[in-house]
This record gives sequence, structure tokens and C-alpha cells, in this order.
Amino acid sequence: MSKKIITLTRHIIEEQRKFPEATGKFTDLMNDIAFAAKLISYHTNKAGLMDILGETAETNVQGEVVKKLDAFANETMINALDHGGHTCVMACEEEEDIIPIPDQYPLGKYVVLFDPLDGSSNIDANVSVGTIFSIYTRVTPDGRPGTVEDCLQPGVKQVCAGYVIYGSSTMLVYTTGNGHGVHGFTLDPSYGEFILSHPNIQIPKKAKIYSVNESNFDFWDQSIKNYVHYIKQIDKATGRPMNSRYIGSMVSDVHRNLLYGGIFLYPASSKAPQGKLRLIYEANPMAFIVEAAGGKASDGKNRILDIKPEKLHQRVPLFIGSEEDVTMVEEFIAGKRTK
Ligand code: P6P
Repeated sequence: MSKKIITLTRHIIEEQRKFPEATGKFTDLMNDIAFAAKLISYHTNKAGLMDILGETAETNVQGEVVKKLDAFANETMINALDHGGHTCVMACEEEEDIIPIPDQYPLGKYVVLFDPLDGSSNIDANVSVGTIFSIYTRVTPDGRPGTVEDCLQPGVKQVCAGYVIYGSSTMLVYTTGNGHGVHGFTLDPSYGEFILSHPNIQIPKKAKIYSVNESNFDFWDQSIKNYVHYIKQIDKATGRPMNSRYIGSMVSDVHRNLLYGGIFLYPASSKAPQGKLRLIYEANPMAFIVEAAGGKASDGKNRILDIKPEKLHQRVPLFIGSEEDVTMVEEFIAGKRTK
């Protein structure tokens, strides 16, 4: 008998049945995100053939040169999410301020934060990149446009988080938390559907891989130097040191570590006192996913999801992945161990 095909839409509808009060608006929202992902996937896969490689003349709020493909991804996400009547406000890496819903469209209760194309500096080298999204329900009164307050909620309040990775295949991974698991869907381009391919992803408790940009070594705090030096020693249990894998595209690095077991580190340094990764549309959604898969995410001292954001684009040191390894790096940072 052929294997039952579970599409993303069917999975979300079946999930929605667990919430009697659900109105179907979340399903609509997720379908709009999936549509945006299909468009971005198509253009990412064609990037080498179309005039969307290379750079625009613009720089974004981060001061980074905007690549044509991430400008396209940004517009695609905004255009997909601004008219469905499920969202009251958005914010993203590419826009300095919040993104209001145009007056001609109805408002909904959801808040969507996103990084349209994480890792975009790798695009021209054909390295996997990803879209990251984080969904909340609004905290300001209904009936009026959402505000920055709706976008600055602690990550623990997320109702959904996910990412799309545009790699050897296009995969959408999402969770609604609350013990409902983390699920991966692979895009079948022959009929344009995301098909359940990785149900109930669980990250191994012990990492086999560490992912960090070691060129920052001299700029790290001594505790981080001690930790990285320690994990490069031969592990008596395995007879070898941990494997080093670093793509420079966080979605790709965290996705691989989620499946195989690993820890991704982007510590603070004298070059980047708050680290590099942004809290509300990179660290929080990835932390929500990794925790739902049995892992851990910390800024070195605090649970990422407990941090109250103060600014849209604030950065945070990030240690995320297998639980035992994130706990160990916290012990090094607390000075409880030096080797
Ligand atoms: P570095 C991509 O620009 C990004 O935001 C993450 O996807 C990635 O993990 C990190 O920056 C890479 O930064 O300093 O190691 O090149």
C-alpha cells in the first residue's frame, strides 16, 4: 500500500483540530507563509540563471549590502502576509521599523517576525540559505494596527516558529510548541506541495558537531576559549574530538545540528559585544524550535526564550543545540569549569 501523503496544509488542519477555539486563521497564515516559501525557493534555485544574483545599491538597517535575492525574499514575505486578514503587524531584518498592514486590508490577531533570507552573504556561492519566521498573537487591543509592543514579546510567548531551508531540497520545519513536536516538510516541486518527511524531529541530547566561526577566537572571553579548546580534545567516550562544521548560514548550521546532534555558538566578543544574531527574528524562533525538539538555547547565562526584547534589531549571544552541550558551555561561562 502506498505511503500516506501528509501535506503541510493537512498537517496544520489536523493540528488545528486540537485547538477547539481555532478559527482557521492560523491555517491561512501558515499557507501564506508556505506560498511565499515556494516563490522564494523557485527564485533561489533559478538565481544563477536570472538577474537576481549580486547586490542592489541599497544597504539595510544592519548596514549590510542588500543582495537582490534577499530583497526579493523580503518583498515576497511582506506581499504574502499583508492582505489575508490574519496579521496586525510585521517586523523583519530588512526593515528598520515595524511593517504596518495597508489600510485597505483587514487586521488579524497574529504578529509575524521574520528574517527573509538568512545567510544571504552566501547566495552567490550557491550555499544553502533560509527564511526564519516567528508568530505571536497580539498583546494590544484588537481593531487597531499592531504596534512595536506586539513585536517585542519574550520568545516563550510564540505560538509558532519555523524556518525554510533552500538547499539540496527545500524544507519547511515548524512547531507550535506545547509538546506538539517539530515537523519537517520537503517541497515536492513536481506538484508544488510541502510533504511531511521528518515527523517529530528530536535533537540528540549529546552533540557530535560544534559550529562556530573560530576566526573570532582572539576576540572571545577566556571562558569561551577554554570551552572550544576543551571540545577539541579527544573525547574518551568517542575516542575523537567533536566534529567542526560551520557553513556561515545559521539556518543550515542549526538544521544540520538539529538532525545529527550539535551545538551552534555565536558568542559575544570584543568585536561584537552583544554577539551577531538578532533576538526576535533569528534567536527566538530557532530557540523555540530547538527546545520543542528537546534541545536548549541560551545567551550563555539566560534562556533565550525568557529574554524580554527592548529593540526590534537587538543582538544576543547565542548557544543553541544539544542540551548537554549548551549546559556545559554555560558552566564554562559561569567559571564552574575551565576544562
Ligand atoms: P560570520 C548570516 O549573515 C548570519 O547572520 C548567520 O546566518 C550566520 O550564522 C552568521 O551570520 C555568520 O556570521 O561572522 O561567522 O560570517
